[in-house]
Amino acid sequence: MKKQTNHLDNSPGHLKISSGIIFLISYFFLLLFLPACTVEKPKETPAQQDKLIVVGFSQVGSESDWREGNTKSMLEALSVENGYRLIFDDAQQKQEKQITAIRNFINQGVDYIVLAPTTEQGWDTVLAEAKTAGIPVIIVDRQIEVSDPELFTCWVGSNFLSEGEIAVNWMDHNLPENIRIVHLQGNIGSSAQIGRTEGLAKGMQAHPGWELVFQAPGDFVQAKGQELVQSLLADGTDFDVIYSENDNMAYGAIEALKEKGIQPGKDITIISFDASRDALRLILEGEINLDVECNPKHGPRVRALIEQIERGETPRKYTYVAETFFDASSVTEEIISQRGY
Ligand code: GYE
Repeated sequence: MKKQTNHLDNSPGHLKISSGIIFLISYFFLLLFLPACTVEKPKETPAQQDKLIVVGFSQVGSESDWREGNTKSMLEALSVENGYRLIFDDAQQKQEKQITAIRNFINQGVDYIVLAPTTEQGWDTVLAEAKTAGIPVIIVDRQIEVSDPELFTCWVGSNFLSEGEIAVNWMDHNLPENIRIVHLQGNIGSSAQIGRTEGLAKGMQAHPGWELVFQAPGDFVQAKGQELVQSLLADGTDFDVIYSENDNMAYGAIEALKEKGIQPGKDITIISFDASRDALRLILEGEINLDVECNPKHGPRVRALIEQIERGETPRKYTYVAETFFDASSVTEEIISQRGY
């Protein structure tokens, strides 16, 4: 006979009903309090993360204003909002650190490697590893010299030789025939140094009145530029022009001159490269005579290259950025205020 159940009954059927009610009540309270307990919605769910393109970016360092502008541009362009997860590594101007960073990117299985190389040589082995792993490599800013051009997909940056030639052309038109030149170089073996040095060397060949009285690397760093000029002045070396391969070394050189009561821009002609905001201001103040532009805003350019590859297209192997120069006749407050670096 079928057992009758009523609410006073202590049978297993009754127990089943009570646990159902308890479950419903707890569920109700859970729903009630859940929103209050959730502190913050996570930025992206794992599913959304899967859609992000993962880029490992090996940056040279943070030696100059140019470099900081470049890093900022890359971080902004390859942001989560734009669909990227950027793994950033600062190599402190050391190639070994870049090689380690690239190996880490390979181990992490990134989708792309972006390399801003310290120097041109020495990349064959590690880029062969990236190639074996099937990871496209985009080179930005300076160039690399590799035995097999297939070791990288493409490059975007400046034409450093033409920057040097722009400087030489300006010197040719604006300075006397006989000048004694102090040459502060960037870190040796980097394309920016090689091109700007070669530009000057060609200028020297064409101008018998140009004498090179000093040449040494200051590694694109302000303190080193300052030290070099301080020691020159202490030695009593006479010179008319400082050809500094970037703005930060020029700032250091300017400091060293001022310490000795020498007026930069008047007693000594100052030639520089990058044309960052502070340097343009110094042109307006008469302390820098010429600054050849070098544009660090490569972030959107690298992003466009990745998007091309994502669409299955083959980007152009080399993309050169158009650049100009500034002197007292062309710098304005408006140009300075619009400079993003
Ligand atoms: O001129 C300098 C930086 O490679 C173009 O590196 C870059 C150079 C830039 O440290 O300021």
